[in-house]
Amino acid sequence: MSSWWKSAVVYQVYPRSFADSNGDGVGDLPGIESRLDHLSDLGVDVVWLSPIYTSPQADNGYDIADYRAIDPRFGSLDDFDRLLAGLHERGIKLVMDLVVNHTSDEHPWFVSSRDGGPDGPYRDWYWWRPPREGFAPGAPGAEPTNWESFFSGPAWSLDEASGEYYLHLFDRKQPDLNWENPQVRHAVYAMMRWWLDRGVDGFRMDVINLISKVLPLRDGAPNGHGAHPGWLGDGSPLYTTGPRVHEYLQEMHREVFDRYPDRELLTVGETPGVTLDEAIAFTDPNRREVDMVFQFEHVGLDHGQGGKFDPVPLDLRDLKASLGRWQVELGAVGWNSLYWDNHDQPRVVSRFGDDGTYWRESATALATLLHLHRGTPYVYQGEELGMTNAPVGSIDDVDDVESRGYYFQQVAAGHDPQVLLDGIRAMGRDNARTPVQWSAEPGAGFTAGTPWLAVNPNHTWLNADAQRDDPTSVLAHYRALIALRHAEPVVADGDFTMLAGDHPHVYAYARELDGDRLVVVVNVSSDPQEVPLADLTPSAGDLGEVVLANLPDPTTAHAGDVVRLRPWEAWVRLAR
Ligand code: ISL
Repeated sequence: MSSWWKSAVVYQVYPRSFADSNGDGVGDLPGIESRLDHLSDLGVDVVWLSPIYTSPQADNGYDIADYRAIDPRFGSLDDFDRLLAGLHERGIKLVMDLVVNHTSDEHPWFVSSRDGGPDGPYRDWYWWRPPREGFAPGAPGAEPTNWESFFSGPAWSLDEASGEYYLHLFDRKQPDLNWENPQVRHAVYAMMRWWLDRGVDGFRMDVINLISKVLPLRDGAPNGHGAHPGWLGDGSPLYTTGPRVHEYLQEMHREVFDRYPDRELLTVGETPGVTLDEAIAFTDPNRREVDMVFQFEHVGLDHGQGGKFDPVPLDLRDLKASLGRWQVELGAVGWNSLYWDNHDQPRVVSRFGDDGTYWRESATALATLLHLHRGTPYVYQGEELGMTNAPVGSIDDVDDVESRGYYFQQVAAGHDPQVLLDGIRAMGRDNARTPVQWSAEPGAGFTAGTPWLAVNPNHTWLNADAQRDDPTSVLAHYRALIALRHAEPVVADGDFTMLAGDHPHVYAYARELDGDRLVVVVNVSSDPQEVPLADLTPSAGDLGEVVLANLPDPTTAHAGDVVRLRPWEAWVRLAR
């Protein structure tokens, strides 16, 4: 397969929050279609669409009730075909979200599995187990294993009618499919071919490294959570990159992707908890699994002792050690995906930047830092505008199932609601999900109605209209970064070397290919910084011409000197 995606940039659309064409407050497919010029002006090569399938929306579409239908909130299959054609006319590919670790509990497969009882033909499509030995159904602690779900509480729910439990690593409305069952796997493959036959260009595979569980199912180490202290446990070692996951992905490759040898497809696995060695195995082209994975190491560096909602400041040296290792080791065999933001992460300018005084500078600095690594960059909607975290007054303002589950569990366990809310303000998923800020109008140009989630009040000045024609805008900077990847082979294919690795506030690296040397230097702080020129160039070589900068008049000193950087200054030089 060709590796066209090495010089490509992917843009993620979260349809609920992108653009609403009919005033119901929820984004939709015609809304996306109306904004295609924004995407082609930005220059992206691929759009990844978060789920648009029929869904009760317990997890905003990551709970699918019909894989072959569009949820009426988002539009129809005709709308979909028009959107796909509109993208293809502009030379942009479309990647669908493939959510097959679990379905909705309203999917007909699960309804049959539950209502058919223990002997029904669909029972084995999901994970059903009797209560723990010696426990009555529904008794405290009767769950078949002690696993905690990602959204707090036990990962098992009881079906009263049969007295058995079903597994859900996420919400109780997201039962896990049993991939041990070949009928399940082949039903998924047939569905994937159906979308490829419709013209889509690949898949982003939701939590694809969780589909294989260690058998027999058993308890994980107690984690002290839950209503019965010490009862819930961490099952993740028993379902993360489980024993058969590589076999399943190779089978998927044969049954699906190998049937489309002439198409330029893209496959990216979302793989929380994946290790570097596992990522190498997933993306080694010779193994024929997926093109690239989303790993989570760098977005876990600010998680504190209490987990993601207990954040600590980022130490830049940790970021260098992490990204640098993945660059060198994964880049040698497989391929990296590069991201700061998605619909599950807080906004990077608020998280690692400065969304006050140095808002524009830090948004553009962080973008520069990320994009010129070796790998495929992903831009999450609004990131290209420098959108910031959302203000949250009380828990009533919070929509996200993960944040709410965490809050109510922790309040019940006696924790301080104000501290919990601070954690949600910093890290909650709603931060990424406020509507895209197109204009200064009351609905931010997102909707003429009442938005499903409040627009960020800063849309009055932070919006696409204000940035489109401003050459110094965050948007213009993203455009330039994307254009640079397209123009310079060294960005796509060059080797990677970390520079000034011990500097606590300056992130710098070199990319090299066929005599071209690209140097990226970023001040990741709100103070001026210095770095010895000798750390950036071997034997006092010339750093070359500035090809991109986020501040006017970037200066570098002469050999032997120090390079001085203004707060959040970033520049890129190319020597040929
Ligand atoms: O959101 C997270 C960070 O706290 C992750 O734990 C996230 O739940 C995990 O990365 C899986 O995410 C994916 O699958 C979930 C869905 O809620 C997320 O939106 C999706 O990206 C279940 O389908």
